[in-house]
Amino acid sequence: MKAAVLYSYGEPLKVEEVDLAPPKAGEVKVKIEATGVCHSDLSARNGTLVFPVPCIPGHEGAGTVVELGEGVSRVKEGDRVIIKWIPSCEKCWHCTHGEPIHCQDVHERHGLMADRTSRLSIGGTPLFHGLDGATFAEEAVFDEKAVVKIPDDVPVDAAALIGCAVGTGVGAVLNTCKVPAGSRVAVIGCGGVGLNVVQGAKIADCEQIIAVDISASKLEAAQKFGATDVVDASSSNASSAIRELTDGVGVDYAFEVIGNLKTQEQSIEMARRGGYAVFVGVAPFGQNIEITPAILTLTGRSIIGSYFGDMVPERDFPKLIDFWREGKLDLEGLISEKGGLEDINGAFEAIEQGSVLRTVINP
Ligand code: PAD
Ligand code: ZN
Repeated sequence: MKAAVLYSYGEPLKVEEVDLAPPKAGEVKVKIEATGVCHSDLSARNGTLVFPVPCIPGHEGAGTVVELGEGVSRVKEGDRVIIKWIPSCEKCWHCTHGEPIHCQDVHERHGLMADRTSRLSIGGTPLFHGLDGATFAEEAVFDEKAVVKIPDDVPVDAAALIGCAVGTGVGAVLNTCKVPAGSRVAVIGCGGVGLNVVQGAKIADCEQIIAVDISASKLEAAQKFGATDVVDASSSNASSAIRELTDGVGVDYAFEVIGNLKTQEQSIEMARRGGYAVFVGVAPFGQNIEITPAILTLTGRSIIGSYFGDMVPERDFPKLIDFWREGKLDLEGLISEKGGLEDINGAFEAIEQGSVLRTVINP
């Protein structure tokens, strides 16, 4: 089968024929029909989000189950599924305490299946399952626990986005922060994930949703998705602008959705006394921000990390699908570009240029 392989950080992915071993007991093979291109895939390519190579990246995917390993009972051939890029073990402390996103086993196995082997290889050399998804491929093998069955009315491109951008963004608001109705929030960075923080804030009935970006087209999109105010950070000091827009108080929640050290520092300034800076963006490993600890103490501000929107996929993906059916969540409008596997490097360039909302690849 064809897949896009990352051999070393910073280099373009190579689309080539790769070997995929059949699913072992408890595993399934999925034909990947759609996969979004997330900034985290770009960060993996650049080596800023450390993931072992050689690998096949891609983690925001959906498709159809085409082969079952022995003893599979949760899905059958022909089922349409969304891929869980955190294939939680359902046994560790976190999984048994309602936090599958923090699964101990997934964080220890890093790019391998639960039995610590790979199903992917090229010329006999094993490849890692990049971002625990490896969806930049025509097919992929997953544990049966790592796929969530979806109904037939959800288009596959939209379904793929639920698997990361939508779950991460909406979940940061509704799950991680449980943002109360009437809150005032800022969303710094309105790309594929940030626009879903905006949508989540709208669902949560926030009074003010202030979108911050350096790209005029992203700010325009943010307004379509529910932003009440916009701040162009390319031409103004975003922290001061947020203060002005909130009568000098600051916002209840400032979501940083870029992974930029400077804007993460700014998000702390943007939060009101007693408010929250929420880090959704993943900043490069080995780099630090400056915080004056006394300011956190004396102003009662908190910094919160939000990982995959604290999703419990079996519980939350159906809720997101319901929001979409009720017209509260726009999935199709998030897709601004489409392509095939051979377009993957162009899709990364487009993210770097800030010119796309989300690219969906149909392998
Ligand atoms: P994206 O590249 O689509 O969006 C980033 C947005 O930030 C773009 O609209 C940029 O124009 C904007 N931007 C860049 N620099 C600035 C700046 N200085 N000031 C204001 N705006 C700016 O990325 P994405 O939406 O795919 O991902 C965003 C981040 O979220 C990224 O760090 C990714 O790795 C992370 C992520 N986290 C999780 C998680 O579980 N926490 C999941 C998925 C993605
Ligand atoms: Zn992602």
